[in-house]
Amino acid sequence: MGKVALITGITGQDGSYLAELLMSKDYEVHGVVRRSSSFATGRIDHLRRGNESGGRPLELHYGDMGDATGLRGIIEEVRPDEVYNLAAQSHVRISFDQPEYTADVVGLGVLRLLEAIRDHNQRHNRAIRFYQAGSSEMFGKAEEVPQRETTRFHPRSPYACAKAYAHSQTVNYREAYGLFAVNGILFNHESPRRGENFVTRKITRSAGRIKVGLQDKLLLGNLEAKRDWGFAGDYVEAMWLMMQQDESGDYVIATGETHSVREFLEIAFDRLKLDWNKYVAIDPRHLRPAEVDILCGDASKARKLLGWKPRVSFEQLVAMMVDADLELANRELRSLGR
Ligand code: NAP
Ligand code: G4F
Repeated sequence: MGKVALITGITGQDGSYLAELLMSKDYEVHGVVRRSSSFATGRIDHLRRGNESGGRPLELHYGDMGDATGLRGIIEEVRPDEVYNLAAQSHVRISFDQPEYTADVVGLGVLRLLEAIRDHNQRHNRAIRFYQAGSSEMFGKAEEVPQRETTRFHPRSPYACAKAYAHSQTVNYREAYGLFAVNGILFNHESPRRGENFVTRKITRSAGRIKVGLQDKLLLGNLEAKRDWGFAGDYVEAMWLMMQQDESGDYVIATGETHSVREFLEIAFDRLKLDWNKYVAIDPRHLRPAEVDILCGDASKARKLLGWKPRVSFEQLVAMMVDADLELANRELRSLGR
């Protein structure tokens, strides 16, 4: 019998890659989706028909990180072996506009899930394992470069503060109740499925649209910030590996390379033979009240204990995203009959 996994945030970038990975490993995969007036399942619709080897199709359950009763009900019904908590209001700048909501979903949401799992394990004598989607944003104004598991957190946004709370609760449930509870401290990871208001995708989507004549301007914020960008498909493998160890722990997942937003922009536009200077303008609305200047991770613990390392390089990642978005822009053009 394959294992049963429950993924919150399954409609997001990482949720879709993780569901694909687990289904390819013969897991029975369940996902939590929140009710919306329009469908948000575009990234996972292909999985609802089952996998190529005839495995069980993905099953979806309505739920919300703000609703403890609903989450408990889903845990009782699904009886998962592994829970991957990927749900979040995951946009850092927007967390400054919605600090309380972000703290509720990103911070308290984790507590709701941990309590539901602790209670279920106790009542049914089970040992559900828990993965928490931690973030390099927790390092914030970091005291050292590169950042590793032992680097002190200095969160710089409501989002990062909420993730730091979630991280501590995950450690607390491991130590207090012996729960197999893992914190993945993941640095930025991107893909053609990245949300369109994160900087990498915003750049590649705009570059594609500019190339085919559908757009003539790209408004951005701070071009000097540096991030350690990897490929989301590589990072979900690390999540799974963390959950297969004998003991639970915390792991940094990163490439160890850092690049500025300006560098990303240059390489992306160059690929389409465009001069970004002609199209980009700075819009203060995209600046943040507090910025994280540089993130660069040291994933040696994951390399040593999990045998994990990234496969896709920075240049390959930019190329993959630009090519996918050029294709998308061409489809958009055709749909307009041009
Ligand atoms: P994403 O694309 O923004 O996906 C977030 C997911 O959470 C979506 O499925 C979203 O549902 C769901 N969600 C939001 N609010 C919810 C709520 N109240 N109740 C239930 N579900 C809710 O994020 P991602 O890039 O895949 O990231 C996955 C996780 O890793 C997040 O926790 C993020 O904070 C964390 N993380 C991401 C990165 C990165 O670089 N991508 C790095 C470190 C950590 P809708 O589709 O309905 O909006
Ligand atoms: O793409 P971003 O919005 O990602 P950010 O803030 O680093 O957060 C992402 O990675 C975290 C892991 O470190 C995750 F936890 C989090 O959920 C999310 O996935 O911004 C990257 C950089 C920032 O310094 C930002 O100020 O790009 C800069 N930037 C410049 N112009 C912009 C823009 N960011 C956005 N979103 N939009 C702009 O126009």
